[in-house]
Amino acid sequence: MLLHLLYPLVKYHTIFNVFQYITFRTIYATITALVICFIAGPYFIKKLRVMQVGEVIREDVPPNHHHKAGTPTMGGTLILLSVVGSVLLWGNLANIYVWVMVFVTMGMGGIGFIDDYRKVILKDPNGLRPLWKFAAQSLVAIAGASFLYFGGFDTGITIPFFKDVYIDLGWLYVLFASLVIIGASNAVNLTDGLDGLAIGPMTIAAGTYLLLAYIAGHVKIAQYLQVLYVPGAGELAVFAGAMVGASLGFLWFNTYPAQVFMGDTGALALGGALGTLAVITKNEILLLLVGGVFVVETLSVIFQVLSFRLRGKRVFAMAPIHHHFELKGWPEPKIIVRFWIISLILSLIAISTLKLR
Ligand code: 57M
Repeated sequence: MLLHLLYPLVKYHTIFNVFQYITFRTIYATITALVICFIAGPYFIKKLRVMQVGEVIREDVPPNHHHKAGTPTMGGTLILLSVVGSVLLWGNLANIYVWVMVFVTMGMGGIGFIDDYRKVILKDPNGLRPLWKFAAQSLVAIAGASFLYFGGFDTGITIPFFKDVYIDLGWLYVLFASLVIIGASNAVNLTDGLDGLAIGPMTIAAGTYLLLAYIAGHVKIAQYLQVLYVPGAGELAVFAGAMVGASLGFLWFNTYPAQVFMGDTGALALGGALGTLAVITKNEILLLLVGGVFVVETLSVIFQVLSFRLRGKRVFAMAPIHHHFELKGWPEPKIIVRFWIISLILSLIAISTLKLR
């Protein structure tokens, strides 16, 4: 909004020129989202406590989780407010990709909100039925992907490390992009089971996609690095910046011992946003590396379920894998920080693929 309001004033003073720069707006989108979280956070947490929006802990969790009962949840509403608020302020609202991002983020967040609302307020332990949840997620993802497809979006995919490989999926790209978005949304949700475990890697992944968006949207840098140039995708650096700011701001309160959980509202929204960033910046496959922690958490559940069904035996003491380490006796903060470190290493490797081709 500031771009549209203040940039025209450049005819009166050159200082207003700064509003046209993505780098400038990205920095302030990050700071704004962070500040919104800092200011609104304590008020939100207090309000959630008063409204008794507290976590209901299941019986079968590792024992160190029982004391977490009643921790305010649905903190994802704070994340949504700071991301979208900051993007509306600093983003280029004439850029269609920004609106696709807002749509998917709010859509997934809305589904998570209904799920949380049913669990926490209506006291229905099952929440939204899995099939309904998946159908709603599919609807949001397919709508976003179709919008891109019918707008003439590039339907080819590239493979990290192989600069000459380009596979054009045609209309199947809608299906592929939707799977990326739904997969990311659910993977982040599965990871969100320890204080700060999901939001730490989310901060790192969003920061990585901030860089990738800037590169994809910059004709010269994209050409130099031989990556697909996506006109307009640079604007998503502002969105990713807002995600970094909101994630850091939320981590302030969610770090061990957590004062608030993000709930499905936050996990589904942030995961969906990350998947959409990967799609629009044309770094879909790279998400497997950037979001490696989320991928490993998801694979641990798949292996556990398959192994139990096929062999009657478990691979892990409990899945997702963070529960395995808890049951092995690792203190919670140790698991969390180690997963952050792994996430950082994976993101660095992902960035190195820009050169390793
Ligand atoms: C949500 N939710 C957390 C919080 C958070 C198929 C199966 C693997 C599904 C999976 C599942 O239900 N996953 C989705 C996981 C829950 O956190 C809430 O949920 C939101 C995210 N959606 O924001 O509101 C609990 O996690 C803890 N937590 C923290 N700090 C945080 O910052 O400590 C969350 C955020 C919270 C809190 O205790 O209550 C969750 O874990 O439930 N199911 C599972 O993960 C279950 N695994 C399982 O059954 N494994 C089986 C099979 C099916 C693979 C096996 O290994 O044999 C575990 N979940 C629970 N109990 N609750 C097992 C034990």
